[in-house]
Amino acid sequence: MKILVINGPNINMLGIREPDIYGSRNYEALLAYIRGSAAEAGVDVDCFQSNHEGAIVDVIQDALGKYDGIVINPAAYTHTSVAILDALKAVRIPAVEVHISDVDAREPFRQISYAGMACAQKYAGYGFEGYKLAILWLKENVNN
Ligand code: CA2
Repeated sequence: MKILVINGPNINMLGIREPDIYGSRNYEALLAYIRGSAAEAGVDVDCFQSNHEGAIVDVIQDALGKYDGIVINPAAYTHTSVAILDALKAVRIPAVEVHISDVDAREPFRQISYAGMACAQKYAGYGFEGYKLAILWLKENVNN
């Protein structure tokens, strides 16, 4: 099974500020955590991060025929991007939404998720572990 993990804007800045919300580990540590989780689960994983909405749309489109599942933390684009929602709907690759923080307990604007409308499952507020839970969910629920 091949899984693509997509992280949106500012996730590459993890650990630099707001450790109370996002923890003190950096993006490199997140990548190591995701790769370790995938290896434990016996699935192949590629990771992609961008601060640009169109680049995220491009990578979702390019995933068609190459990946069995997508784990996506669209970061701030979660709450604004119909383009990412449409891309996920277009490729119809099973997708799981992840947020490091508990978005549903934060500001009202963070409780709106466009991308989530095309995702089969959501893990929010579990820190890095949400990515592992998402990988395991895809492994259990997607036939390939
Ligand atoms: O909780 C999450 O994973 C979020 O997707 C993270 C986004 C935020 O806009 C979403 O509402 C929830 C923010 C990404 C990281 O932002 C940073 C802010 C300050 C310092 C470092 C990273």
